[in-house]
Amino acid sequence: MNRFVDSLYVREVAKITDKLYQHGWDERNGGNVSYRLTKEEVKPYEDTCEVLRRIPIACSEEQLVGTYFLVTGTGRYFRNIIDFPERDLGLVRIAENGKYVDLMWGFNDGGRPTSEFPTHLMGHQTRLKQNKAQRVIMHCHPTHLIAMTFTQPLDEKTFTKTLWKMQTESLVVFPEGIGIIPWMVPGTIAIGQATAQKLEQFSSVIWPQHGIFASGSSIDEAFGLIETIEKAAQIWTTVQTQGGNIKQTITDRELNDLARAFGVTPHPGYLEV
Ligand code: 2HA
Ligand code: ZN
Repeated sequence: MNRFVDSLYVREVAKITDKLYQHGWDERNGGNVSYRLTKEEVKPYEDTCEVLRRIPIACSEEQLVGTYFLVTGTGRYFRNIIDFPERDLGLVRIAENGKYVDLMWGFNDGGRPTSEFPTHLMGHQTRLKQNKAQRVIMHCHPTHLIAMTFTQPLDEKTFTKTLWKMQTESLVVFPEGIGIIPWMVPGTIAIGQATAQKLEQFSSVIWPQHGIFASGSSIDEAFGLIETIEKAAQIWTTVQTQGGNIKQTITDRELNDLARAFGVTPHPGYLEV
């Protein structure tokens, strides 16, 4: 892979992982990103089609065989990726039997994809069924959102409506709401399945006391979704520190007006009509 390190894709991931770190949402080795690339996008960099290594993975989706993913490495620190992209990122292609990935570029010190890669692949596959443009899965640990999972009921409708009412932008950015799974051990097939099931309806899923798992058709879209959700959680937190005595808020009727004006469909049954 000739000059892939200079590609737009590597630059995008290096920049966004740095941003995520700067926000304080990816301490230590927290967080992971995967970015689906097409054969055509990879082609200009393919001097030889040499596979550097074959890496076993716990599980992948059959439909994704042959697909390329630029993915963050297991154990790698987001704050380092911008300086060491060729070490901390890898470009992999899902191998024929789905039990391996072929490393095409990166992980040059022997690294492997994130431990959440099977969960990412299940997520990509599920979102691709909703939207063919789906290409990014992003997981991180947004502080205010995680804090809310200690104090708020983990009920999707209630949680979503709280965040919708914290700022006008929320409903427009995540009209379908936010999915929530129970607390689960990360890096397992079980959390991957539970998350993928939620991604059938929602573009983001809260992992209580852990973080968020979000999807999008671009790095900007996935990041923008997380940013908007976290901003709403931050406003909620600020409202609580001001005493929590809400004197006025956005009503359900106003949210319906907003949805009509922006041409989005709120999650059915969440708003009073
Ligand atoms: O990759 O954030 O959930 C480290 C994590 C696991
Ligand atoms: Zn995590």
